Amino acid sequence: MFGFFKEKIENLKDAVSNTAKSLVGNVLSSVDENEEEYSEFALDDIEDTLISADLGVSYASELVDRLRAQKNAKPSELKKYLKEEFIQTLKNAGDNELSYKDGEVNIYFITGVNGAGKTTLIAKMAYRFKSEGKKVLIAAGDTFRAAAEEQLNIWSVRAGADIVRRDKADPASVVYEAIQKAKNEHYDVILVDTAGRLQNKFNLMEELKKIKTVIDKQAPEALRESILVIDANTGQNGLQQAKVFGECVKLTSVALTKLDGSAKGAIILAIAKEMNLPVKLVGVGEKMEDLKAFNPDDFIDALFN
Ligand SMILES: Nc1nc2c(ncn2[C@@H]2O[C@H](COP(=O)(O)OP(=O)(O)OP(=O)(O)O)[C@@H](O)[C@H]2O)c(=O)[nH]1
Ligand SMILES: [Mg+2]
Repeated sequence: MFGFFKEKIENLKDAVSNTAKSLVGNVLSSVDENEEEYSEFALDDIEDTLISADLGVSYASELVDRLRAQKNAKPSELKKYLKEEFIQTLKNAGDNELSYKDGEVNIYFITGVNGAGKTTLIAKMAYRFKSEGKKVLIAAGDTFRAAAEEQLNIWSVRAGADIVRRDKADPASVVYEAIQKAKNEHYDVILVDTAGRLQNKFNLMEELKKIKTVIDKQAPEALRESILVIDANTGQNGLQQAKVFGECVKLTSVALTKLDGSAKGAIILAIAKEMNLPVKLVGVGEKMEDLKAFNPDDFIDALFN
């Protein structure tokens, strides 16, 4: 457990206001609260609205089917129904707290498609861990993109973290070196950055597998968390990404970036439902401080109130 990430999400309401409109606002305005029961027309409307808010077809129809099957379902209780369902879905996906163990090396392996916000997430995590007095090492595993290491270097200096970087080297060897250094010099945290794009998806996935193997072999005793970074604006595409990365690297959680301003934050619910992956971190801006712990109750409150 890492207490620092537990703080309440400030400005969460602002960050999710567009999602709240597209998900909750539109669904609630599609029913007449004064009706005694749902018409088939209203149920279809609810389903369509949920789908267009990026909840996903199967989850949306499951929610509506359950309403249809309920004897006394009342339109005036739709808000309560959705709120409870959403909280349950988020909680069923697993523990939302970022794993952290004192007295061990904690390795966070950061993956995701090109531009999702991996490097920025690493900078933010480094900053957070550093401000908690942890010894932080960044492994610059994106040796593919020319400017990537330099970008990471600037962030690491700013965050006060150390970095292992090797120009044009094999990413797995960079990670290997970082793990040896962390063991010898007693680091608390290793943040592993990875490339988002290679010549093709096959190469990228092979590279990620290789890095994962190095981590598992070199540090089997370490706390290891594999985080998929998803841009909140990608909507349903995020679900596809979670499937592809999940098959290649055993993911343990999701970080949702760029939630600020996104109207498609409902993808969090679709991922929790379909992939059984808990969201643990949320990016709400481009600055180092703009990283929040994800708390299902706070998130749902911000969406519905
Ligand atoms: N508004 C906002 N912008 C963000 C957030 N996180 C990242 N960004 C921006 O998204 C862009 C891409 O971020 P990167 O961290 O470079 O993404 P990446 O996944 O490392 O990209 P590649 O290394 O090219 O695969 C940058 O312009 C970031 O400033 C966020 O939470 N909110
Ligand atoms: Mg990057």
